[in-house]
Amino acid sequence: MQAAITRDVSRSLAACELSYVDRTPIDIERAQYQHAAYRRALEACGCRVIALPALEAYPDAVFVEDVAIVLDEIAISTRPGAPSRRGEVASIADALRDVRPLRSIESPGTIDGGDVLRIGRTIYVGQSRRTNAAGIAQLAELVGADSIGGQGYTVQPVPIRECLHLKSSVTLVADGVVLINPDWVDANAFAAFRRIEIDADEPHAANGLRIGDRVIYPASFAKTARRLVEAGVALDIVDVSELQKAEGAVTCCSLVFRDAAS
Ligand code: CIR
Repeated sequence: MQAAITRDVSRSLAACELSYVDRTPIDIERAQYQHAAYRRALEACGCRVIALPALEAYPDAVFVEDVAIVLDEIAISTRPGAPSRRGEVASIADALRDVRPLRSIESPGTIDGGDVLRIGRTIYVGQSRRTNAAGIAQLAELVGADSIGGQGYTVQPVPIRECLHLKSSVTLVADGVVLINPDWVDANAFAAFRRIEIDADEPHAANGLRIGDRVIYPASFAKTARRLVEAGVALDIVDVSELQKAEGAVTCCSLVFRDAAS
């Protein structure tokens, strides 16, 4: 079984960080309702959902993915690239301490979890405005090939452009299959995989959240959803329009990991 850490939407969400999306009014009640439905989708996919209370002092705290990396062997508290988000780290670290040995990225390193895409024993890390070389080097020290008793991961930096995070541009949607926006990441970096391209009318559509055999996917990308369905990917559609106004996507609202209890 898998577990998923989530955090309720802050009423201050409208004061979120925005990088590549224009600021538009956010309906908080609607965001909270959509987030509750997202949690139910996680449960429907078989996750044990851990729902943490909102952190009102941190507008972006609902986007828990960015403040930690959880692998089977170890968890790592990140140091988010946006200074306004660094205060979100401690309480997620508290939630993870019981489930994994916990390490952390230290100054001057920065990593946003949205830049971290694990596929098998490779960890792809986006070289974004949020994730710097020092952060990637620290991650490689913590989980690279020589770590974890010689059973560590290959840490593979990946350049991205014109988007917030690596997982804005590519996510895994099935074994050996990635969903990708080739305008934002070099598709050759994922040449080993079957690649499903997003519809060009939907540049933000490359972020899907795979849980087992299913993918939780935003309602707003109908054309790309059709491509996924035609490729045999089973979708659980969620409306996350208000969270998208905060430059959020479906992976960023949870930290999903193998549940030690199972
Ligand atoms: C931010 O800019 O940090 C938030 N407004 C959005 C974070 C989205 N995180 C993610 O996709 N992993």
